Amino acid sequence: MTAKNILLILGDQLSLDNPVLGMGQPGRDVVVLAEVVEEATYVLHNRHKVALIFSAMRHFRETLIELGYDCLYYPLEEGLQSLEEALAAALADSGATSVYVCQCGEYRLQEHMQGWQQSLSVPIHILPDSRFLASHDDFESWAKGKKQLRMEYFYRQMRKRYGILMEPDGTPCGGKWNYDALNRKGWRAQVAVPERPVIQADAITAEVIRQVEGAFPANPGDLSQFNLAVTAESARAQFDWFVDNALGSFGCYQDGLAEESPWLFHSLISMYLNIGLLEPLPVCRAVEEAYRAGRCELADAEGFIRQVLGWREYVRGIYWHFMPTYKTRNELAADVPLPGFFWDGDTDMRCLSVALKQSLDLGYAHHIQRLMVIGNFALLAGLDVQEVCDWYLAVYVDAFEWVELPNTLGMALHADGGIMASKPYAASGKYIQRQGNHCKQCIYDPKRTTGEGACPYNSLYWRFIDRHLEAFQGNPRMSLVLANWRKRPEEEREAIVQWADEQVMAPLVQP
Ligand code: FAD
Ligand code: DLZ
Ligand code: SF4
Repeated sequence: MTAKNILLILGDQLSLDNPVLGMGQPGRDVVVLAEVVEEATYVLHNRHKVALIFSAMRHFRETLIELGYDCLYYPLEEGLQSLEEALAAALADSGATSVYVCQCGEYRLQEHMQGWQQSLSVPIHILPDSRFLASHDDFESWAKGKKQLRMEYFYRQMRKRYGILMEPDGTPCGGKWNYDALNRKGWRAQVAVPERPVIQADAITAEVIRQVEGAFPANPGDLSQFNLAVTAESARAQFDWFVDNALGSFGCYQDGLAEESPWLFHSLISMYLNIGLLEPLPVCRAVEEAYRAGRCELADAEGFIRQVLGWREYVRGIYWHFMPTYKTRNELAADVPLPGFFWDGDTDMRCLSVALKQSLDLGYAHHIQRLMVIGNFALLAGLDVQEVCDWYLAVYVDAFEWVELPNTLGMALHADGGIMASKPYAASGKYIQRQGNHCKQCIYDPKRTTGEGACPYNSLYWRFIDRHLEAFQGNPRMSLVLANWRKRPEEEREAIVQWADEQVMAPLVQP
């Protein structure tokens, strides 16, 4: 008889396709799941995220037991500090002599893991994470020799490789790779937003919510609004609901900003994909199938598949390709302390207040809120890159560093010097007004740049351009905006920058 192994499953690896399960044998090996202090506190996680992960872990244990696995489950009350401490306890409790674990999603934890073999004196087998559609090797061979790592080309290769939205002759469906131009309609309440299904919390979830409320009193998140799936089956039902009820308007209003809905027609599946309750390939295939059956337009299907098959895989590749130095980058020298209103949403800027409040309360904001409302404000105001990244990692229910960091530091803050984006995602209030209906509820006027009632995004936008004229000098995608700024009379430029400094920035940095 061969020796007993521990199959360690982390809180974001809750999939029956987790490769460690393939290495194990029910009846001989023991699966270990552990709620530990370090993972639960390394940032001020949103309570929705902790409740989701703990409840999903506890449900996953039930599934594994039904499948015949022995499980050792350490709840948070046991007070285990770290995954290493949990493994030490599990080795002692089970008599196992080696450990299998799937590669983790964060550099921080990977570094710890690499020391476990020595500290625990047992072989630790770290298996590649097969739940992504591009392995680290795939990304590296795509990136090799390229001066620029543009998502669009990575995405095309993924479409070909997986044969998604492709014609038999090898051309993309509809003749174009990308229908982004059709994904930018502004929101003016043109159609009804479907009501999201209510997910009933069972006894396990109710108990977890009670415990999380008690254990994390200072964290963001209003758990009275908890409405997340905690099993693979329930996550799939949520995704199916999206395909049936929202996908048909997804493409058109993907970039919309709405007063009346935090999610519009978005799928709300990132948290399930990121913790293993859903897998990316079946999700993409189901959306392609909906298109081929005439249940949505090509722009809806392509817009969605681009996010999952393209952006999601690409940002993971960027993270592992450039870490650990990626995290320290701050190309635009942004160092203004994070304003206090990031923690309560209490600002008169209506678009920002709505996005911040729902992020804090629900752990959710859709992409354009994250990028063009919150991220854009942080970029224009020059907020400290590390503090902003920590905020994003804390606040969102789907936040794990492999996906959060490239999106925040790279895409939103342009702090990686253009690895992720060929030009900064900087925009004035005009963009926010065009994309949605917040401005009508705002005390500020998106048409004014200076003077009483001027929208702060406007003067901040020009101040940002002014401050970084040199940095953007050689960027052809910025030449028009730089020329527009330069051709304004000097006194006008000075007045705008002065307004931004004195009326917008000064109150932000007051102690
Ligand atoms: P939908 O709009 O319905 O999109 C479908 C799916 O595509 C998402 O579920 C997600 O899995 C994937 N996706 C879409 N855009 C991206 C992207 N840029 N990068 C990776 N995957 C993408 N996503 C996270 O999963 N975790 C994060 O911590 C995170 N932080 C972000 C921070 C910033 C500053 C920005 C600009 C974006 C961030 N994103 C993050 C990406 C994106 O905003 C979220 O994935 C999306 O809003 C989740 O909502 P949804 O499931 O309704 O997405
Ligand atoms: C996010 C998280 C939290 C809040 N708690 C746990 C936990 O108690 N036990 C665990 O195994 N995983 C948890 N996680 C997920 C880990 O932080 C995640 O596996 C790493 O950040 C790597 O992505
Ligand atoms: Fe946002 Fe400016 Fe519109 Fe107010 S006026 S909602 S601050 S863009």
